[in-house]
Amino acid sequence: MALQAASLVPSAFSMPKEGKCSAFSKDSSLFGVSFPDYLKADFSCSGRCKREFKQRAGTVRSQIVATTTPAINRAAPEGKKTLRQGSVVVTGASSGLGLATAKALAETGKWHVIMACRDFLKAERAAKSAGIPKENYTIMHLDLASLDSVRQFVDNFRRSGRPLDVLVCNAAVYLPTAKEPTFTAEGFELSVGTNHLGHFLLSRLLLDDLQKSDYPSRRLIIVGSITGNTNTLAGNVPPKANLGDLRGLSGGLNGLNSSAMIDGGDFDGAKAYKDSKVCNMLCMQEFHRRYHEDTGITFASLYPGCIATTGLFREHIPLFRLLFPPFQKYITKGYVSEEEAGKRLAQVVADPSLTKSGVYWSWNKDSASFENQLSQEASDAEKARKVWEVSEKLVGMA
Ligand code: LMG
Ligand code: NDP
Ligand code: PMR
Repeated sequence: MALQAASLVPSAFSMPKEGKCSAFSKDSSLFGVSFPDYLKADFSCSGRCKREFKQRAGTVRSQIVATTTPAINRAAPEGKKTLRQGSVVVTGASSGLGLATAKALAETGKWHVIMACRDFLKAERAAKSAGIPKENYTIMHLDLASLDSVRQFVDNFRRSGRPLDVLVCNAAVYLPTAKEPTFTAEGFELSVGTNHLGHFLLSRLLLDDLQKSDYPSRRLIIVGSITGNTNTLAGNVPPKANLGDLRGLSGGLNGLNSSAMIDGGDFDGAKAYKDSKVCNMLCMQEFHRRYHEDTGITFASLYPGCIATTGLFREHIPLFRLLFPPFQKYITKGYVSEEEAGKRLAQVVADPSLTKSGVYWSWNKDSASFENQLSQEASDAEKARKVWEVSEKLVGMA
């Protein structure tokens, strides 16, 4: 009676092990270093991409029939149950972790990946050069720095007729060298506005769609990070995450009549990013507390390892971009390749053994997953409730 579920990786990768939180994750992987996006040549796409997009749009329509059938079909001969192709939305799938995850999932043939990206042509080019099978992905426009765009994405996604089985909130910006804050369309500081508030609205709206899915394991995954957790060495590198009493967030993070920082302090781009990751991890837990029991949806977060080669560091100074990968590989041993990190996130999406809700996953030196401990602030239930309530007001849901 076992379901033919979408396990992606060998069983050695899917054995959850309890483990203590360790600042040095001792991942010894040295392989798979790929060029960061910012080093790759640019190119422009003309009529051909558009034609292919239209062709794929045709595929989308023709697959509606298939995807609206019950998630488990009885295959004729032995009466074994088979699982229909899962449908997963991955934000920020045009580079780094999101792209590697989309590839890992699409390659199994068991998933159709909706790549929710702000730059359609970049995403198309990335999917092609990664060799993602074209029948297993669809690119849809989403700019998380605009709440209108988030709403539009939700409308477009619903119009596509696809079910939503898993949502992965992965996209992020990191602005470590910015001297002054920049802002989203609604005037929120850009890092928290994109990484947290855009995703907060997206996941609140799409929760309904997840609930409607008949897939056996529906999941909402919000990517977190070690640097937002002050119970680790990495989380103690200044500036440290700290949401304080949320006075800046309550004031709208607009840098005019309120601070651009959640805690009300002076702008610091690196801190804003780390604070946004704390919000991501707090909201995952708040989702779990509010909705897991009633809906059965699995809510999870993760630290995939230090993927030192991604586009996340595109705004950092060149010296940092040069030294950071060897530093993480040879000194902290926290380095992980984009490919390996993609497999990890794909496990959280699809592995039948990772259905526990409210968990922050990490991986040990053998690349086995374990439930990690969050810092005191990132596991503070009262703070999570406040972040949730203030964020609801900011995105117009309360
Ligand atoms: C913040 O500063 C700013 O406040 C904030 O505004 C924002 O800009 C943010 O990230 C952006 O940065 C944080 C940070 C900046 O400050 C610190 O971390 C303070 C400490 C800086 C110390 C720098 C020297 C690091 C040396 C590493 C030692 C590790 C342990 C030694 C063990 C030795 C064992 C043999 O700091 C920086 O930006 C500096 C960048 C540091 C990251 C890269 C460090 C590279 C170190 C050299 C690695 C060489 C690797 C080659 C391979 C060697 C193989 C043996
Ligand atoms: P990348 O910069 O490679 O990927 C980030 C993605 O987010 C890109 O696709 C980017 O789009 C997209 N994005 C940025 N802004 C928006 C927006 N306004 N709307 C829609 N999409 C947007 O970084 P990573 O792959 O490293 O980061 C992915 C996740 O992993 C993040 O949540 C990050 O916090 C997390 N993480 C990363 C670690 C690392 O070491 N790299 C460690 C721990 C966590 P575009 O391509 O158009 O720029
Ligand atoms: Mg960190 C102990 C291991 C460790 C790990 C796993 C990370 C991950 N870092 C570690 C240690 C250190 N870092 C040490 C000792 C230093 C001082 C030299 C250091 C510095 C450092 C900087 C300047 N690290 C950084 C930066 C960044 O700009 C990155 C950042 O904070 O982005 C928000 C970063 C990171 N270190 C990590 C990881 C995963 C990051 C990047 C991104 C993220 O959290 O999403």
